[in-house]
Order: sequence, then structure tokens, then C-alpha cells
Amino acid sequence: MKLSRRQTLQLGFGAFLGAGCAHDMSQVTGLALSEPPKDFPVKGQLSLKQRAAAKGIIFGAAGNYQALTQDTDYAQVFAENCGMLVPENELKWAALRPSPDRFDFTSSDWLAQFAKQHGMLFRGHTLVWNQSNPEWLKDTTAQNAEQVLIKHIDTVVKHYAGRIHSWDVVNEAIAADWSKRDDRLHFTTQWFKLLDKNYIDIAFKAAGAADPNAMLVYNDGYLNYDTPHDNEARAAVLKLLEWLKSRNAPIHALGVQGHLDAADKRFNQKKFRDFLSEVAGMGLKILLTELDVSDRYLPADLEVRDRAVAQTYEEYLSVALDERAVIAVLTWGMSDRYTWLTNYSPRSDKLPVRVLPYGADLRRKLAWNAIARAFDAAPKR
Ligand code: 9MR
Repeated sequence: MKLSRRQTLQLGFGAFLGAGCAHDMSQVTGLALSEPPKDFPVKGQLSLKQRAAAKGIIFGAAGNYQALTQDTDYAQVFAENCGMLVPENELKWAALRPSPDRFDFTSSDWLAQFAKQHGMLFRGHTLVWNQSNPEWLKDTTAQNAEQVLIKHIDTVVKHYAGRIHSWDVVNEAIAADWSKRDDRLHFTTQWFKLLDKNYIDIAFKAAGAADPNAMLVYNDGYLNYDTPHDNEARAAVLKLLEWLKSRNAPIHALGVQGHLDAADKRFNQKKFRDFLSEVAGMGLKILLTELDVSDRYLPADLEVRDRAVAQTYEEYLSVALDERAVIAVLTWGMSDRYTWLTNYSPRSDKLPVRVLPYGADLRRKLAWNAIARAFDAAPKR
């Protein structure tokens, strides 16, 4: 029996991660396999975007205005590797909407121009989210909620029509909430309170009307692991997607946030792969969004840490890229110099986190190799 790359990795990573890891051993029992070589060798000199493009995949990352305007070395590394730019914060309401009647596109327009100048696609994140909203939004009432929502989406989506690849129309309507509603919808958010779940449908329809050519995406997190919470979240996301389709909402893709943790042994390849197949079976594309690998619970040793982070990237991407509906891989930043995990998920020993393809010194790490290797091994779209 010839093993697929996925099966090979399955055993290799199991050996590395130890007992708690869930895998389907039925396919691989009895065969001597090894984990990826310690230095994650890559062939050739191609950048990440070139390796991805060779397989019909887009590689890109989140970038923010501050880092890209002030740090030219970083901007160069970013442009060399990315075929797509996602503004990390600049398209959120808090950034765009200083007041109910004003839109400020200064920083997002700069990023759109930077993307264009370097031949990158530009992607929108996000039109509706429960976080990073301006204070004045709290004054919205049940009477004007729909109008406020539609005006925002219509104005922003039209502003970028013709120069945007895709929009995260709604972000995290489900999985951020740990409560026990049957449909798992995050019901304490302001939009839910004012418009019930209809806000999701309204948002997609407004985006589709404003730009019929943009790919419209539902983006959510906590979909990766084999935990009770993530299992429920995956089921709830599938139901939400079905509901949106039944309402004739224009939805074209699911964004699966990849905030991974290198010490978490609960990634179940089969369950995750099956989930992606189900989404693909609904006629939707899939974008792997917001990918990064926390090293918070790993030992201090740099080599051990970098290898474990790289292995996590390689395993995850090898499983996911096996699904041909996956059209994009987007890391949440390019360098450890600029990552939200520095503040949101620091190490207890205070060592700088090493979670993205490039180190804070802007040198490639094994994580870069791991991503490159996953693209090189991926089937063509
Ligand atoms: O990385 C983003 C960070 O800089 C912001 O302070 C934060 C709040 O707006 O959002 C972070 O990005 C989040 C993304 O927009 C949605 N999914 C979770 C991401 C990490 O918190």
C-alpha cells in the first residue's frame, strides 16, 4: 500500500505529539514512517505566493497600516511572499466610522494601493463583527438598525468594488460564543439583539447588491480541533450556511480561521477533512484565514519550539490543501515582529513568541519551510 502524504504525516505527527493525539490509525498501522525531516527542507528559490500559485492557490497575509508604512524591510518581505493583502484592522467599523455620517478610508485606501502596487489581491475584513465597533454604534435602535447596517455595507463595498477579491461579510457570528443556544448563534451581540439572526442574511444581501462580483465569505473561528466546543461550532456553521442558502443569500465561501496552538494535541485530521468536504459539497469555496500557530505552551528551547510550530503548520495545511475547494491560505501576519499573539497570548517566561513564517529579525523560520512544503505537495486546483 502506498501511503498518501497525509497518512504519512498522520503517523509522523502522532509520534511527535504523543499519546493524546487523535488519528485514524486504521489506514497506517504496521508501517514504519517518519516525521518530516528536522530542517523541513524545501526545493528551489520560489516565494510562498509562487509556490501556492503553481497549485492554483492564493497565499497572502494580514498586514496593518502602521507596520507597512513605517517598516520598509517588513513591507518588502510582505510583498515578496504575499499574493493577497488583508487589512488586519483598517476595514473594521472602529477604523472606518468616526461618526454615524462619516467614512474615513485613509488607511484602508493606502493598503489597497500598496497591494495594487505590488500585484497583490486585496481582501476585505470585515463588514459585521461584534468587536472593534465605534462607541456611537451603541445608540443604534431597532428602528434604524437595518438602515445603519445597510448604509455601512453599501458604502464600503461600493468603495472597493472592482478592486476587491472577497469580503468577510460576517465574522464570528457563532463560535466566539460559549453559550448554549441550539444554533450556537452569538445572541448577546448588538446586531443579534436588534435584528435577530436576520442581520446575517441582511448583510450578505446588501454586500451582494453593492458588488455582484466580490466573493462573499462567512468567516469564523474555533473550527479546527476535536473538542466539544469546536465539534458543535462546526455543526452550527454548516447549519448557518444552509440557512443562508435557503434564504437565497449570496454566499460563496467559508473562511476557516486557523488560530492554532502547537501544544494542542486535539487536531483530528479526519474530522477536519470531513468538515471541509461537507462545505465543498455545498458548492462553497474555502479560505484558510487568520492562520498562526501559538507557541505559548512550548518549552523555551528555540529549536524545539520552531520545529513544533512548523510541524503544526505542515500537518494542518497538508490535511486542508487535500481539499480542492480550498483556494487561499492567509496567515495572520508575516513576521513575529508584528503579531497580535505578542499581547493576546504571551508566554509566561516572557520570551518573544515565534508564531509566523518570519522571525522578528525578518529571517525565514522553519514555519516558512513548512508552509512552502505544504504548497509543493498540494494537489493542483
Ligand atoms: O489582530 C487583530 C488585532 O490587532 C486587533 O486588536 C483585534 C481587535 O480588532 O483583532 C485582531 O484580529 C482578529 C480578527 O479581526 C478576527 N478574528 C480574531 C483575530 C484575532 O483576535
